[in-house]
Amino acid sequence: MNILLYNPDNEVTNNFMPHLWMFLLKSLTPAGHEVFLVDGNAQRLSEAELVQFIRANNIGLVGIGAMTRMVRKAYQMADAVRAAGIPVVMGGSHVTEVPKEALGRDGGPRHADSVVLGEADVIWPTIVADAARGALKDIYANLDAAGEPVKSSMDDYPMIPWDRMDLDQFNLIRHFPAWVRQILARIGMTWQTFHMVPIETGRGCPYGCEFCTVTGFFGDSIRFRSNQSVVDELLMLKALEKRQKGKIAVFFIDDNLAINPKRTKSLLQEMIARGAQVPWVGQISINLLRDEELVSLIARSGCKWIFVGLESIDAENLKSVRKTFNKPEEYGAILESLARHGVYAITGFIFGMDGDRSGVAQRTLEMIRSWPPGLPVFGLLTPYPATPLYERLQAAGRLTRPKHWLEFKPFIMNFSPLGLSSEQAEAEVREAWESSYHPAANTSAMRRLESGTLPDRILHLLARLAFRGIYFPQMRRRDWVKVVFQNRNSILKVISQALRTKFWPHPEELSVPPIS
Ligand code: B12
Ligand code: SF4
Repeated sequence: MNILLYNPDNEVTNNFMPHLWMFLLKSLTPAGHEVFLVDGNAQRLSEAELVQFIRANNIGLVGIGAMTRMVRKAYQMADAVRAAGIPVVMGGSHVTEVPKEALGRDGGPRHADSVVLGEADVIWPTIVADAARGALKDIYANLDAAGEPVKSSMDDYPMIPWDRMDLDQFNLIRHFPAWVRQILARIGMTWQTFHMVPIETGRGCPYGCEFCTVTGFFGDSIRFRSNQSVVDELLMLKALEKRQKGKIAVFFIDDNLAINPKRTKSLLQEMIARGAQVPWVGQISINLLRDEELVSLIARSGCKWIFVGLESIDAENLKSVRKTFNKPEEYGAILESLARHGVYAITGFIFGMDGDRSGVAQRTLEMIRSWPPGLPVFGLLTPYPATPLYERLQAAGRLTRPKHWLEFKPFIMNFSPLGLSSEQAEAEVREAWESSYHPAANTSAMRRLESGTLPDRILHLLARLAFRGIYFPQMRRRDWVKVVFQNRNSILKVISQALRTKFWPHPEELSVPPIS
């Protein structure tokens, strides 16, 4: 049987990285079946085009995965596939949290033939076998004899054969215009490809922050892959980048990569010992980054950026969402310690919490300006289904759009905040994005990074220009032309530094580490 795994586009941004679930399930598919992958964020398809793809490739089963924010689009595409007579199985966090919706058992239309509850690693071969004999069940879940959900162990995690997967749709270099590639080549960055590859080293998080689905979905106990299996995967990627004459960076997608610091240190030490350092990005909560030894290993193993969910600069707000392990008074010192090691932070903030008042953006921005330059991202507190936050707001009658995902709108409040109106909360988020990614803010960040290495400065500037697109739509060529024009001073400065380094290096610039 031919199977298509499809991830719908989020209608706002391009994808900078493949979705791991598709590659993982492809690796777990029993022999004898062929699996095709289409990520709508890299390859946008209309309903008609998707159906045409399915017919052209004689697909017998379509698997669709989606986060809550993409589920409306997922249902729309699933409806088209089912109308063409092909069965659809849906999985992922949203359908696990509200399975009745996809199955049409909550009064709405049915969108899927089957839904998979929770992790699908163990159950996927059974689903494929049932589909192949035309006997799909409505619901699949990995349960023990007593009917309790079982979290899959990561002891026998498959080796994802990235070197045999078609990754062309995720080559980020293809988004660069020819003149940018020429400049990069001139300064020695002659990569044909640039890929960001997702790797999970463990699952689960016990912290249970009120707005988060992870503790509910992956569980409060943590499971890890062996160091060896992770490092082998990294070495395979390093060999692949050499063959492709390209560059591969890794996103360790664990929700909290350092949840067990001892184990994280041993993994990073093994990466260093076996020469598996790669440029990497990871997510770690700020409380765990107090540990200098950990930070030093993070830097030495190749890390460039750490995503830290700071959420708020107010302790009362953090208490209201059960995230008291974040201590605002230590944010600055920890971010300084990362920067001293050449690691910068992507700092996540949430507005609309119960303690927020008008002016929250200004107060937060002021604090951010006192830290080393980073990439702040701002969102609104969002009640995802089945989270404690959703239940609290529902019980208090504060949900204004209880099924917000069915009419998804980015950066729009879905409940009544306490200390400011919904419109004010939305305006605070806008102000924070505008101020953080204004060309003057970019110039200032680049000036503060002048003592850093050239590759780090180039990376920072590219990331700044791209991150702006999370809030301000930046999908069309003309949006990019505008952004490049507005930021011409920072861009020209970095280009001229790069050319100077290449052709007239000053003695101190000769110490810039090799880029590839
Ligand atoms: C990586 C990641 C991202 C990436 C996504 C891009 C990418 N290419 O991966 C980035 C950083 C861009 C991102 C952004 C966001 N993310 Co995110 N992200 C994750 C993260 C950390 C890992 C996802 C992952 O690969 N997991 C590992 C795989 C193996 O797990 P999985 O996807 O759940 O798949 C398993 C099962 O669910 C199932 N399955 C999944 N799909 C399917 C489909 C079929 C057919 C089948 C059979 C089974 C199946 O099988 C898999 C194996 O068991 C998760 C948290 C987590 N640990 O999962 C959050 C998570 C998915 N993100 C979340 C959120 C909220 C967001 C944002 C909305 C945050 C924000 N406020 O902006 C944005 C939206 C992005 C956008 N515009 O599209 C939430 C989603 C909650 C929800 N109910 O939707 C999560 C769960 C984190 C959380 N704190 O709750 N994210
Ligand atoms: S620490 Fe992160 S992953 Fe864990 S519950 Fe909190 S927000 Fe979710």
